[in-house]
Amino acid sequence: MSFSTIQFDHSAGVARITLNRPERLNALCPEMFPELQAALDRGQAEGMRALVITGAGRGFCAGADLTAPLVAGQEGREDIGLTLELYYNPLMERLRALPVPVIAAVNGVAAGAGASLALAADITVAAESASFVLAFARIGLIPDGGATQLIAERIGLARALGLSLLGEKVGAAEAAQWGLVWKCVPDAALKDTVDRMAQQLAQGPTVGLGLTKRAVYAAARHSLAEQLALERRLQSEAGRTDDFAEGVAAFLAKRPARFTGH
Ligand code: LHQ
Repeated sequence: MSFSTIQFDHSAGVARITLNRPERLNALCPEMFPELQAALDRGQAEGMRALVITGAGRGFCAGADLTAPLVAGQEGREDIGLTLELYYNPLMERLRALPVPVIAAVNGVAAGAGASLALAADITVAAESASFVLAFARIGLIPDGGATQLIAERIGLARALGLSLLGEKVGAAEAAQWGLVWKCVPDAALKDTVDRMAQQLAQGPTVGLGLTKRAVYAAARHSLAEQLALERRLQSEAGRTDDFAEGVAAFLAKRPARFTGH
């Protein structure tokens, strides 16, 4: 598939998806979703070990393209719920289930479902001039793309409800103070910071990192006993990897580990 709304490249284990509709601040249009899924297919087929998502131009993603047609549901009536079911939800679920770390490099405003996308990443790094706005309330919608869960999990109910109901913009520095994002960096440093982080992850013990992500996300919905049982099961898997043997050998030999991702 050739891409018209995104760009995709993959080098040395790091796949990069760039949302590429800068004239609309990379708003999500219906054509973008199959392209995003195809890019993920390609990255997985090529053995990516880390994924970066970013935006072209001055925005990260302005959420749903409000000029795009909605999917028609029962009796031919437009149904935003169906649009979510067909396009948004499968993407969010796939990012969560990807067995490699996902980094969002938030280069500018992330609004509506664009904020959800930024927060669906495992690590969100924001440029100083970036901002987050849950614009849903301004147009009579509820936060979607997982935002009703993702935001409260990161920053607690008081801030999640304030942001969701008031639709106020929060800047990257404050977002980092709150724990909404991992780090806020100067604009000029965003690309290098994220590239370095992605390279580190792509050279890491990929299976263990994928299992780590799975365990951390599962925790909120488990009792301690369930979580301990999950850790036990996933640690067995991690312990059978070549990378575990290499990590221990490298530590004992006082040399850097050379992880293969297996
Ligand atoms: C846009 C958009 C946009 C189209 C900027 N669409 N053109 C899911 C499923 C289905 C349907 C509905 O919703 C959902 C979930 C959602 O995501 S709902 C939330 C949708 N997003 C928004 O409501 C955000 C709308 N955008 C804004 O509030 C502002 O553009 C922000 C705060 C993002 C940025 O403001 P500025 O930096 O002042 O830029 P701007 O407003 O001048 O935008 C630049 C251009 O991009 C402009 O076009 P123009 O031709 O005038 O230069 C905008 O119309 C266009 N644009 N967002 N979502």
